Amino acid sequence: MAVRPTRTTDVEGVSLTYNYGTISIEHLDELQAFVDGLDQDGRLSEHETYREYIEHARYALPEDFEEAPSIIAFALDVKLMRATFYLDGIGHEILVPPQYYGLGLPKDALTTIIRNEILPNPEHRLERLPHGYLKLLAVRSGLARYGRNNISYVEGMGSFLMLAAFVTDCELPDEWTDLAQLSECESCRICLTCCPTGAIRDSEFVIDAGKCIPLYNEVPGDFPDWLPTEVHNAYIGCMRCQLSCPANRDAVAVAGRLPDISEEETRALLAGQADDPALKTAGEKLRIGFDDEDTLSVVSRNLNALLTKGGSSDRSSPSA
Ligand code: B12
Ligand code: SF4
Ligand code: SF4
Repeated sequence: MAVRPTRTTDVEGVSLTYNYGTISIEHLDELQAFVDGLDQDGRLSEHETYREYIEHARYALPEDFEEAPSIIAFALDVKLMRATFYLDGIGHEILVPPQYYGLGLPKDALTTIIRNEILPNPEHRLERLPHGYLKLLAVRSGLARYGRNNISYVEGMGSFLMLAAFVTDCELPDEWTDLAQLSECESCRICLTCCPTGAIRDSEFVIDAGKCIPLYNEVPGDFPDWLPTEVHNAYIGCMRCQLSCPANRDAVAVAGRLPDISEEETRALLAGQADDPALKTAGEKLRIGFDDEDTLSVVSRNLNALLTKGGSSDRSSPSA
């Protein structure tokens, strides 16, 4: 099936670019069985944190909506951001990946789009799919394709996106398709070469999640001894396998910028003391709440790795 063209729409003055795919609910068991099969074949990491994530993500329908006939896989285009953090008179340019800053979306923005532009009648019942592996759903609905890096790509958006899934009582076309990979991957191995930890492998398509940097830097705690500080390359998460991917060329070119983080704000983040008043303005600029202790400890630890312990942020020009 041809991928439908990406659409841009306006929700309460905010411009949002999206695409979607639809499948019958009948495929839900098959989707779960596929992941269970990978697990039984020993292809999924045994790492404790990864296990918690995938156990929590098992496909499930809303409790009182098990008769819903259709699922909508939805992808929202989200910009990669950069921010300059000032420290000792030097501006350090740091990547802020799409998942880790607030989008400031109007309330119910995604359901508004679906009701107004996807469903034939806005009165249909529509609920979030409470759990499920979103990339697999997006790929099997024809919305996305897998890259070798195991991330999913939507034509016209690349991989900088937020995926979500909804169930509805409206019967929509069953666009079920085969597991598909980007055609760009055929003659490319850039992500495999760029991955600093060897999480992307030649011998196995499923990445070794136990070696994937975000597994350690998007949650609180000490980094394991085997993970060198130099591998950190983003404020939270990791951008190495997406940044130089040819399928992301256009998305990287339109990356956005968050406001500069002043010397005082950077120092407050590095110190990680919850009562520091400079955290308020830092949080507003980075569109994240530092009232939550875990968020502050994650960002503080990561920035220390990037700015004071040899991480690979871009050391740019002096501020003067
Ligand atoms: C657990 C998890 C993680 C773990 C493990 C990641 C992993 N790839 O295993 C950690 C914390 C490391 C992580 C990291 C990241 N994550 Co994450 N993560 C998840 C989560 C919660 C579940 C994903 C999962 O484990 N699925 C089960 C595994 C088995 O499936 P899979 O990864 O899709 O792998 C499939 C392929 O390998 C395929 N397959 C097997 N053999 C073959 C052969 C061929 C030829 C093909 C084509 C396919 C194929 O089978 C597998 C099952 O379908 C989802 C949210 C959700 N509910 O879905 C977000 C999610 C997948 N993450 C997301 C993002 C953005 C990231 C990061 C980019 C964040 C960052 N900037 O650092 C990185 C990317 C790392 C990477 N290279 O994949 C987005 C993905 C958006 C997108 N464009 O696809 C999601 C959907 C969150 C969201 N709502 O937006 N993540
Ligand atoms: S970097 Fe190359 S191999 Fe990796 S996902 Fe992108 S196109 Fe595929
Ligand atoms: S997110 Fe980073 S560590 Fe994980 S596979 Fe990509 S490059 Fe490797």
